[in-house]
Amino acid sequence: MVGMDLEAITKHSALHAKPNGLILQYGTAGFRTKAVHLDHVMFRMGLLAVLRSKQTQSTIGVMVTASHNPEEDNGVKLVDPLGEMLAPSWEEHATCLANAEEQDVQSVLLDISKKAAVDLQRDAYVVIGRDTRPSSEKLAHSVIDGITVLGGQFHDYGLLTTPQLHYMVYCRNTSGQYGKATIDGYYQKLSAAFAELTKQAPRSGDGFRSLKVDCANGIGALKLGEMERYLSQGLSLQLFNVGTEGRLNHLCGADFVKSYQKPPQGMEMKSNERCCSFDGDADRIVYYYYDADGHFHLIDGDKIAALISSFLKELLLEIGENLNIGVVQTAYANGSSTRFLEEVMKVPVYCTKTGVKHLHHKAQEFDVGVYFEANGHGTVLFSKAAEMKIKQLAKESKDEKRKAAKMLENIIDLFNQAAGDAISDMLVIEAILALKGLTVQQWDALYTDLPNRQLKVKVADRQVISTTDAERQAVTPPGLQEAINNLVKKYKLSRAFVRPSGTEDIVRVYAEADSQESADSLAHEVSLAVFQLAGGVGERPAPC
Ligand code: G16
Repeated sequence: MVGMDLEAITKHSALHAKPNGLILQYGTAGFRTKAVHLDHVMFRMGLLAVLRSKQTQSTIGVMVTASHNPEEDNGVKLVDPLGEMLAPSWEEHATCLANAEEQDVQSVLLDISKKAAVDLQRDAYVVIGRDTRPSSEKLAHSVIDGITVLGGQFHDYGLLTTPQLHYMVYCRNTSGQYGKATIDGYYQKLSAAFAELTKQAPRSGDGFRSLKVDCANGIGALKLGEMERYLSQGLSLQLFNVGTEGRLNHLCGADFVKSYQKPPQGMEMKSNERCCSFDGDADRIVYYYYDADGHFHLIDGDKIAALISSFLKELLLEIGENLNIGVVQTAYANGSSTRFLEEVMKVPVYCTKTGVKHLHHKAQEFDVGVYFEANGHGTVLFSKAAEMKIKQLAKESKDEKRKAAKMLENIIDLFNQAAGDAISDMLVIEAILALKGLTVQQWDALYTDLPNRQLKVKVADRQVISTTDAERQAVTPPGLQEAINNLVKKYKLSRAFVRPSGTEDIVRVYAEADSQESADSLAHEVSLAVFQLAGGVGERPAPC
């Protein structure tokens, strides 16, 4: 077949043979499993990226990472032309190709090309990034093998945070309009916007605001280290868990801090100091502090969304252009945050399924779409029309209106509009706190979280659980939702739901209630129901 050297594909595919019987699915954020099982998936995603590139006539990204998962896992996801996650129909192609038996790889490739009307004669260009996992470099080479055997061209960026790769793809496909597709271009764009934005901020003490960052022993340490010299003024960072000793995401990082609601190991914290954690590939961020009485306070993605949307709403009112703003959350959003946004802030709130791809999609419906998962994964999207209006006002209007428009203009540049980005979100948050003169405690006091608990349950096959209503109701197995409803009735201000994870081989349980004791007890009882009704394996879930 013209455009495909079938013999070469067969030969190279055999060098990346699929383990017998292994079935994987393109999940919440691509394929994720133990790194030792992923060689064939990487090779095949190299092939698929070439087809997607030919079809869209654009540069496609391939990121090798398992983000928040343990160090021995790895994963891969494809990045679409405007830096967004791969289109759902291509997720299906990815799953088919990843699971094809060796002798069927060629025919599946041809089938995808036919279904997706790929013109095989076209050129293809793919960019690759990887995180710091020990397995990532070799797996990235398998991706490259897949790209080259299909005649694609590529650029390997090497070590990058996931959002940096999304940024590169976006820049390349907008001919540099979004920014320069280099690591230097990324740092320059963000640091210039940060400097402009914080120019107006009252200086604190020595002129530096300081922040402690737990880098999860991952790529964030390397990239923040590189970026520090661009942030010559206004922010002083102290990095912890930089990967020289501990293991990636182990007892540290945003996922650990959010899930266990405690500080990471390896970080020295004094009371009232502002601290934050990135996850393994630096696409999530959560903040926290100890109060004077030694109590730990977590400021998660919901409160980040609250801070950002109240700041943006104020600026939008000042420019008075009727641009609409919406906030997108998932079922994990704390009930208090949704109430605060709707009742106090008076902004419309929407709930989607877990996975930033769903939130991103919904956020695109607004002039200003704020989306954050409670776990700290999110960003803000500005429609092209809103961006143009703001730019025009920043040039042509006067006084306060002009000042507000200029701030919005810089905020647009500071957010990574391709994907949730811990570095960019951190700079936005630090800028807002500085401009508003807010302490971490004042930010925290926007509302009080309902006590909540998240647990994981191991079952034989997590796909026996299916859900509806943005994952808030279980449809199967029979009886599970009734059991949850009956348990929820026992507690005040309570809510609970379960869903299969799309990144780990577990079922996630979430519960909230009027006290921590009740939230813990409800989460435990729901875990037992999952264990009994959805085929739990191993030890029965223990009380929290
Ligand atoms: C990924 C996704 C997030 C999602 C998280 C957990 O995060 O990008 O949107 O919330 O997985 O998903 P699940 O509950 O399905 O396991 P990351 O930071 O690991 O890429």
